[in-house]
Amino acid sequence: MQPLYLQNTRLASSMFNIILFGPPGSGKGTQSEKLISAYGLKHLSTGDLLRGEISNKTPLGLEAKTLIDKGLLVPDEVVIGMISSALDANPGAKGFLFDGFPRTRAQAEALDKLLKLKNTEIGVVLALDVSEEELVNRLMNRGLTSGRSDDTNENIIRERIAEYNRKTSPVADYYREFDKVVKIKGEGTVDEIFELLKKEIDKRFDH
Ligand code: B4P
Repeated sequence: MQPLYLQNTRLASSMFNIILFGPPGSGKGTQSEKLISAYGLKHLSTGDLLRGEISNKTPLGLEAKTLIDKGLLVPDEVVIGMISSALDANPGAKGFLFDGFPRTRAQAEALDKLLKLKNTEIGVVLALDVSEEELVNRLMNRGLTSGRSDDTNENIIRERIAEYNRKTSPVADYYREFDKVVKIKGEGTVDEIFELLKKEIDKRFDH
């Protein structure tokens, strides 16, 4: 018999947890907003948590800003600590939607351990697939209005994509070992992509 994590059955646990995965600008934040209202999940975005620290000018935020402004990732222990606190702060959640986390293999392994302690696991990793040129266009466009310093300079945007290819793309390989990754075409209208995501979620979870 296959180990439990390889069985393509609905999760026995009443919680359901999703990772929305993809390069910067692939639509993770955009689709997360729609998915949390459709499924009532708790949204955990490390990008949003870090921007909260930056706007509150905390020591963590000041350290994070110097890295984010260069297109680099923030250290694993910082984001793992933030996620661990957020999980503890939401004991009654129906499930979590992880957006922009995990971004390294060490983060993925830490997340698996944290969820195991809560007797749950990742149900599916939905990986948005978007070409590099489309990513650069979207982020440059967002930079015109977002006020985000990491969106205004094409070199920094390309560095973020290179950082993704170096460190984050292997996270999909990690979850592929457990047969949890589903690739989703991330180009098209926001609603078309949302429908593709919902189809995959509805196959796996009762809600
Ligand atoms: P994040 O905040 O996670 O965000 P992101 O990668 O920039 O983009 P996202 O994918 O959410 O954007 P979206 O497509 O919704 O990260 C920021 C930084 O924080 C990182 O670079 C890193 O330094 C740091 N960080 C965060 N998490 C970390 C971690 N775990 N470890 C270490 N460091 C971490 O939106 C992009 C644009 O596309 C929007 O303008 C949107 O309107 C548009 N768009 C979306 N869908 C579209 C569609 N279908 N068609 C056309 N445009 C679309």
